[in-house]
Amino acid sequence: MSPRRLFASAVVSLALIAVSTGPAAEAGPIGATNSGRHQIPVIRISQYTYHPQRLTVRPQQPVVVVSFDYILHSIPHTVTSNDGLFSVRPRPLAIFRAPKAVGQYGYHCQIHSWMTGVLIVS
Ligand SMILES: [Cu+2]
Repeated sequence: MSPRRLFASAVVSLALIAVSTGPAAEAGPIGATNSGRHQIPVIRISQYTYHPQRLTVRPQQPVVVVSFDYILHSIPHTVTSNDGLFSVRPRPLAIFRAPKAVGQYGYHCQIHSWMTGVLIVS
């Protein structure tokens, strides 16, 4: 298995774990609660909406993005910060590192400009 393939496989496994065991599985979207120290924050995209729309993470923490719109309907989305600090296109998964500086980072989808969310680094 190539390193790239292995990495993709690991990301899928992590995402599946997050989806199946997330604390908010019944109460709401995955990642709706602020992540604990050992939890991987996940932004879930479904029906042209980011869930949660505001996600709090630590500086430089890896953030997993899972697009159910891509899985179910092949709809492409992006998670693109308004100031260009990060941009990923989950097909259906992506991972990016949160910015180093504490603050609030608005992001949007490059294809569907009405899709917006906020990454809070604290
Ligand atoms: Cu989109």
